[in-house]
Amino acid sequence: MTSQHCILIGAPVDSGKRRAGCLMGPDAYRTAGIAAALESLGHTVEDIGNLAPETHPADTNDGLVYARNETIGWTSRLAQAAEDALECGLPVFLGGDHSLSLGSVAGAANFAAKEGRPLFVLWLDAHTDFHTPETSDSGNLHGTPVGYFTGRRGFENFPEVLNPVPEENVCMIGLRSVDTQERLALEDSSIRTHDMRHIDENGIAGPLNRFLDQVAEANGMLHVSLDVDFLDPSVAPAVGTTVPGGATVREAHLVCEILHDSGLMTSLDLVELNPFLDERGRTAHLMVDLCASALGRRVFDRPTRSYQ
Ligand code: 6HN
Ligand code: MN
Ligand code: MN
Ligand code: MN
Repeated sequence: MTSQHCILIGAPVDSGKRRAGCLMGPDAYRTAGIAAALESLGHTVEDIGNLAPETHPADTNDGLVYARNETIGWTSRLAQAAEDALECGLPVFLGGDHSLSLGSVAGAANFAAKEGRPLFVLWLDAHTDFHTPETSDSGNLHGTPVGYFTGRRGFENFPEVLNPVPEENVCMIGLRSVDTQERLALEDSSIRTHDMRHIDENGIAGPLNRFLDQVAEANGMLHVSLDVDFLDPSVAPAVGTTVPGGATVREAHLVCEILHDSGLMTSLDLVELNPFLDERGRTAHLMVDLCASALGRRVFDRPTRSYQ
């Protein structure tokens, strides 16, 4: 197993939607033992603590879009943090709601561009998060990160996306709640979408392996964004946007185990955990276990598939 330098970045972002609680996420992951879990796998772990958004004008929240200025402050802060951390290791963003990925992915894309490598994004989520502030019905910016980092228009006053991620480099798995405006925009895009019916009929390994082959072939970097609601709410209740019919514990571990074996993951978001909604920390523990699988925890050594 290759040892990595894992950089834990606390991102207590709670501005991406109206229901509060994700700000407690980073400390819940720490309490659930994320650092010790990764160290036990032979990795070095550096916890840089919790970040704060860049200074921003107060939000009035008199329009539809909620907490736009605060989210803009987070986006600049987190993009810089991603770029800096990728210089020295594998950043793990401890969220925080999914609006943190406007920054984490934009920063990873800037870093990849500097390296002269393409960035790929694996989006593990019940939702596609492909809105713009203009198409969103809810006005909640956690529904917009994929729209932002692929370079959709409509993000006025947000930091300019210098290196948009090409749509064909984005793969979504776990989908089961897509708004009409997102569906229409996705039909016009090259983003690869795998809904839960596809997983039910074909299994989860096939689409993932095909995507990873493409990443390997392009010598790409790979950012993985894991939303708690990718999982079925019966096993991961601590999220504000539960949708029944999600991934099982084993499906989620298999994704993470395959990711580890591929050796391709270069950054990771753990998002949308709302510890206020958890049951005795079970969701936080499951997310930590999944992170450990993605970083090499396994029951037995076995021959691995080769990604050239
Ligand atoms: N997430 N599509 C809904 C909205 O409000 O735009 C839900 C977004 C969920 C956000 O998964 O991080
Ligand atoms: Mn490893
Ligand atoms: Mn999401
Ligand atoms: Mn979601």
